[in-house]
Amino acid sequence: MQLVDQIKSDFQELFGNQPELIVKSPGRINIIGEHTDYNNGFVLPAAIDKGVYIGVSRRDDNHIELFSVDYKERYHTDIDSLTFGPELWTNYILGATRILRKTHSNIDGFNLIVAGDVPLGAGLSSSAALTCATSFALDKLFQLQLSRLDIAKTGQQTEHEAVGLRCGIMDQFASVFGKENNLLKLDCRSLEYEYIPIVLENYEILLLNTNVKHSLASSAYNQRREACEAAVALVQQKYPSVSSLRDISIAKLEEMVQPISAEYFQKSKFVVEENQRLLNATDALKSNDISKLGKLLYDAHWALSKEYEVSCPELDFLVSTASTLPEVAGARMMGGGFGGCTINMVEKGKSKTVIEKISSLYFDRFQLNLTPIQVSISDGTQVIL
Ligand code: GAF
Repeated sequence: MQLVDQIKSDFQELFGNQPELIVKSPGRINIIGEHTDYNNGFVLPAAIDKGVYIGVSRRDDNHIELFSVDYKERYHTDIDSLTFGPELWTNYILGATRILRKTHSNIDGFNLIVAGDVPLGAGLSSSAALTCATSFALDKLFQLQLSRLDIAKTGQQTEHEAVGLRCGIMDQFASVFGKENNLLKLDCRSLEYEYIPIVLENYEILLLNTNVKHSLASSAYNQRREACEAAVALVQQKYPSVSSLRDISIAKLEEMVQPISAEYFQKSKFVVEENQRLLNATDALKSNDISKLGKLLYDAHWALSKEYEVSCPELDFLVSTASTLPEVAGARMMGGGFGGCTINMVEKGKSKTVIEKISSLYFDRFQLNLTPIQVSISDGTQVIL
């Protein structure tokens, strides 16, 4: 509750009163299924205990006053003239506000303080947590009657419009719909989902943060998405009824895409195979076959690295080192790529040993510290106060 107390005391100091409410929206992990969400495929994420907290209260004018506890920065604007700039934390809050205001003109001025404990740039979706927390807080504050799905979609739209990342819906969906001790198997085409209790018995999840975030992350992300769309367009020339890679077999890609573009073929084939790996992983989890799951994680990593080309030397090093350790059943990069963390399935009680073994090798290779991140699987977006 330290962050909640911080928000309350900062609110008192900056605005002379207490927030009307405080909400929390969590970050997420993803077991397997990367870059499948914007291709209408499946994903297998879960909300984590770490998240973004937002305290808000209404004002009686049309001003927005923001304060970030992490950045120690204050920001002031008029609600009718919201502006955006590159890499600003305010984009996420103001973007969600602008989108919601198009359909809810009763949103007026407000004071807002944000704090969080999701490590930034680690691939744990701190940005989805921030956009979803903002929409959820405004929903409660101005009684917008939004559904949880509206909140997730607003978060995704904010990334598209205010940040320029053409992301899928996995991160926002996991943040909003997460459930304690459960994975979410989401069909990104129908948006139907199933909770799968996570029972790893003799294993535990360990996240290892590379502490790097390479700058091409968002431009390369959008390029990958364009490659997938281009592959679909080629297949549609003969099979007009297909609308996404979800509907397309490898045989169709070989027929329609491979002769035209080796690049589009490689990227689209990855997506079709990653989707299948996710379905196999779900079976492995349900039958508690962790060694099968682990192998799928390694396969996914090397496909993300060599075929989809969204890894980086630091992530590859962590995964190849993990694969030499008997305590690790499987590991892979997690999230969009180009940095962030790996997810590792480690024998119960052996995380400390694994951290010790990998950290020194990582430091020797990159002169960087490795940060282990402990997470538990928790509930989605909620009112805290
Ligand atoms: C990022 C995106 F925001 C998600 O939508 C998803 O595509 C992910 O990368 C890769 O699976 O987190």
